[in-house]
Amino acid sequence: MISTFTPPSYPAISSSPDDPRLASFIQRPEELDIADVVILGVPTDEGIRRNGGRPGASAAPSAIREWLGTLTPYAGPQFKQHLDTLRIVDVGDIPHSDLETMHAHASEVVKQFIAAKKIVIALGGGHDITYPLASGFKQGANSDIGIVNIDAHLDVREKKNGRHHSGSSFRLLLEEGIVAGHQFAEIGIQSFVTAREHFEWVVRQGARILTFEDATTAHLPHAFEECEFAISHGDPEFPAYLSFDVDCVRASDAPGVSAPAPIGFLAEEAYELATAAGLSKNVRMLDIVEVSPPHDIDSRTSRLAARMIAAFLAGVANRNV
Ligand SMILES: [Mn+2]
Repeated sequence: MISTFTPPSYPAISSSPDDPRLASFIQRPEELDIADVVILGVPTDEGIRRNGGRPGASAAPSAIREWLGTLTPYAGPQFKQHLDTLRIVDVGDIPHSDLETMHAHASEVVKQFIAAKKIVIALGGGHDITYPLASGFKQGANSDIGIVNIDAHLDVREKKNGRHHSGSSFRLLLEEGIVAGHQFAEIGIQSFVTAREHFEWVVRQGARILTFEDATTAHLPHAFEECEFAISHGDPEFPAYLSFDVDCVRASDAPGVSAPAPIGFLAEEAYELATAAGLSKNVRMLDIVEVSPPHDIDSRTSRLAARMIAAFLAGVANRNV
């Protein structure tokens, strides 16, 4: 695999044998060939700027790694396997460039990782990255794919001035047939920040929408499993992509996002969803987008993203147990 990345930086933690931390387990790009899981940063907020949002998400990959590195690999007594049973490699970040170049680069490396049977975790960046990443995912999987988007917003806006932006990923993925409508689901969609036209457009594509109101009356991990089962038709080999826009979490729990919302999922629910996604044999890729460290309070949102990654990894480690 040939590519150049900006190296990842993890905190210098004194990791003693009786209290190890993830910073000492996450391996560097040289170990890529033996990796089960690959972490990749896509530090850009140009797509958010194009969509009229608050920039800041380009700082997210570094901020999330800072907290991820301090966590322990122990997933708790409810699990048999822990994070030290996975070979996790962080390749670093897509180097800074214009947005289209970064997108093309990210798409190509995701294609390679997925073709090589790695599980991929991408750290955004704005939600525009899901369009190139899911395109690369489909090419690497070389089959139909399913996508679940957990988000307060549908993100099916048209391009602006002919350019893709953070609100148009799923419009492009559906219009270009990268994902079929019946293999696409959106969970957590909020009223009053969604246009009726857009909602009805998604429904017309044959996609499933579980609104925030629907989701609050359901057990969320079950709701996720149902959506995921529906798009994969229960086929354990079917490759599914989970996109997680952290703005689906209420602002009191996740203030550091581009578009904060007064209502939304609880931090605990986001964490449970990440565990469920990790346990699903279909989910081969997770992106976590729209974390915006300049708007965060006491790193609440970066810390939540780090815990979600750990929860996802715990699920992955216990898939076949
Ligand atoms: Mn979004």
